[in-house]
Amino acid sequence: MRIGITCYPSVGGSGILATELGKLLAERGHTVHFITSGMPFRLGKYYRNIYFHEVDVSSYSVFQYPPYDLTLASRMAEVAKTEKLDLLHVHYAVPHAISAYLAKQMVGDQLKVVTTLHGTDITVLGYDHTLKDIIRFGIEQSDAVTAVSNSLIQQTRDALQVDKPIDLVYNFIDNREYYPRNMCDVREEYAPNGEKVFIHISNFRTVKRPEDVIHTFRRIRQRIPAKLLMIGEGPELPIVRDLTDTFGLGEDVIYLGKQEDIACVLSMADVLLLPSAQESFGLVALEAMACGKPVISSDAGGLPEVVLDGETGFVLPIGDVDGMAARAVQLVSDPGLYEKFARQSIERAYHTFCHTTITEQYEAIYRRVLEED
Ligand code: GMT
Repeated sequence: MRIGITCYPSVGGSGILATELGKLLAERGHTVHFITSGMPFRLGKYYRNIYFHEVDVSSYSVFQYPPYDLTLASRMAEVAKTEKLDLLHVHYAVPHAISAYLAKQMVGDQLKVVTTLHGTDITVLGYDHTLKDIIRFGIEQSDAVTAVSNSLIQQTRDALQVDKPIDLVYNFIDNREYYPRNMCDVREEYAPNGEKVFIHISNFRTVKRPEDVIHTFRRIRQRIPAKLLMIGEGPELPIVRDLTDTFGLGEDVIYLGKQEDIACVLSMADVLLLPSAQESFGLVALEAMACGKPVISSDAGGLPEVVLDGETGFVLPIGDVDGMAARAVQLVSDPGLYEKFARQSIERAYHTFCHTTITEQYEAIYRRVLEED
């Protein structure tokens, strides 16, 4: 098949997922055309069967706001015509599903549109009255719609009152990249006295509740020797750093900023802390599990579908920092329990979220929409 993929190309779960999917589709013999505002993160080298078409938005002085949505639609239509695309697969509804709809109007009905919903396109923007109707329109006009968790499907129905079928296609992990690495030497630098190592990875936005990570770690640290690795950057980072200092945890909390090789940094730690207020899936939880790291998470959105409570980690109510700390200490203090959870995490990541199976699910959806006429 000839497939156009549009996503937000910067760091972020939906962009990562879309890029990895494109690479896997290309490996399986499809031709993939990324139509994005910049080179997708993780697509920085040559891949056979993959092409990149930049969406370059004009900034005339008469435009108060650059017309990205229209430029994207126009570029999608142009690439679809010249490259004879069968379909556009857009990740994140706004504005990608609407731009794809416009492109389809320009090219003709033979161009199919598959939209994947990822999270805040529904859980936040779906409740925004200035966008709600157009998001619903984009979903209804797509030839197929997928969502990354059952929770997100339900939230889409609740927020937008759409009754269009939505396919559940979970996010996936490529186990050729995400597997436990030997990082003992580096770990010893951060935890020289055999301390347990916790890790948090996010974009430090409010929805990630990064302050809860510090509150949880403070309670852990009161009971056992431990270190916390904080990976990523974002608006809440200064507040979280202040909190670290306020609690006198400066020696034990290590801020490593943005990191590219997530499998390596995860492999330095014992447990991932993910106390988010909203998470349609929680790709980083899956990445941790694939590296053999159990997860202590909140029960937000799709997280309980990824992290199995009492099997691959513990799932607690949003904001329950006492509970998260208690479970974290219990887990790392019991080697038998920890080993069992680590093994079950890898098994679940490789089995339920296997990259081959999920890619096949997307291929089946592509074939279905192409055969519909
Ligand atoms: O919506 C966002 O916050 C960003 C979005 C993204 O582009 O990374 O994250 C969402 O999509 C990811 C990939 O499917 C999911 O793993 C995240 O849980 C989801 N974020 C939220 O629901 C907050």
